[in-house]
Amino acid sequence: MLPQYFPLFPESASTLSPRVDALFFFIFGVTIFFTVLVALLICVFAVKYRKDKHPVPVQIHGSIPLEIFWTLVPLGIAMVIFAWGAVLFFQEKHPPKSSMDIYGVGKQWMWKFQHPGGQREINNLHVPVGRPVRMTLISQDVIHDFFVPAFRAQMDVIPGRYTYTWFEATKPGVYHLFCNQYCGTKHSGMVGEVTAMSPDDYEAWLRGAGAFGSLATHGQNVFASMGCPTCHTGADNARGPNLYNIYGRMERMSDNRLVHVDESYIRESILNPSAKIVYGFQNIMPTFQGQLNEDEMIELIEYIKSLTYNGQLLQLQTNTQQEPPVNLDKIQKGVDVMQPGTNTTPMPRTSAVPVTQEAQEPSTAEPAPRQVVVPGKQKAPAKPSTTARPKGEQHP
Ligand code: HEC
Ligand SMILES: [Cu+2]
Repeated sequence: MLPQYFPLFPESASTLSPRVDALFFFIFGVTIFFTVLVALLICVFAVKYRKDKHPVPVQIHGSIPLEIFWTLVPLGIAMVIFAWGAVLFFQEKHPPKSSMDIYGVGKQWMWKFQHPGGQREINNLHVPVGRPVRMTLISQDVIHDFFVPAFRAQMDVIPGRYTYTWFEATKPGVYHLFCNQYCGTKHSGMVGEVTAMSPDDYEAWLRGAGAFGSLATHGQNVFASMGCPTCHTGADNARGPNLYNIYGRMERMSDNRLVHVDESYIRESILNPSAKIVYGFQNIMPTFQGQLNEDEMIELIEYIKSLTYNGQLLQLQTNTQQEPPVNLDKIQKGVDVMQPGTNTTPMPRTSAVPVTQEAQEPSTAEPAPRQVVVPGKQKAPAKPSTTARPKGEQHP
């Protein structure tokens, strides 16, 4: 009954929390053991070697076995803690492949969350139980820290850079969300709730949360309005690389090193394009620093992530929403979009390209401008391979 009013320990509601707790209790146990041992020995020796029994202390001049003993034992214990902690750290840092994505933006003094389907929440985060959730976090101003004690999940939220954490809730409930880094006057008010729900309830919540288009659809608008398609046409002779299928793969840079295309890389490519130059291309992309807010950046990233030859492929990995894949129209017509040559619409076209009849059909799925299909006009993209693409010969 007492723990109910004075909880000494946060609830344990994620797959990682029992593991974190186990390590915690191990360290705690070791500490208690030695504290008690030392305190007991002080008392016992104080009585046993008191002055009236031993008026003259015995002088001891070192003992090699003893020195070795009390060096190796603490070293062993410390190494166990180190190895155990390192394994746990590794697990905490590597979200499972099957994770779904949720974006979080911290600002003085609140949390904004966005689901891939476009649902937005403030100081409240709804997640399904039994499914790993990867949080992509960024701050709009100062350093914050995303902390859900019940999930034993914590990560600094930093301006200008994405950080990641993940958790898999194990039981439905409402849990505390804290900002765990002093961030100004109302830091203590920067709290919220994480609601873990059964997958069915979560689906129902997503449907009822009133999203106006998915992040990817919004991102498509941003992409068009920022003029990205002028270079990223998707055509073989375009000035910028084809952005299809780049997410998740290793991309070769002009200095021949391979970089992993993740959210951070895409963000850097947009804000600081000259930091890494894609192999075979020139450093002509302008920076979009100061022209996009964090929300728009997230939308752009979700859009680029959605650009896959088989829209569903990535959908399965990242989205819970049954959001239409980019190639939905073709998939519905029975076109095998994985087949090279069937995807002649890698990117939204510029207005210079004549609009065909097919493209003018009113779209029910998304309010965004339709991608214009120009059959036969474009070369089919290369194989939907995940390795480096042959390209850029057009830039000597
Ligand atoms: C003036 C032409 C131009 C414009 C406009 C442009 N880009 Fe680029 N972009 C490039 C070129 C060239 C590269 C390859 C060289 C490099 O990495 O800087 C590139 C690279 C990229 C990459 C990395 C691609 C890869 O394969 O790794 C991303 C992502 C990207 N651009 C996104 C965007 C977005 C989003 C916009 C609009 C906000 C945009 N670009 C606008 C020319 C452009
Ligand atoms: Cu904060």
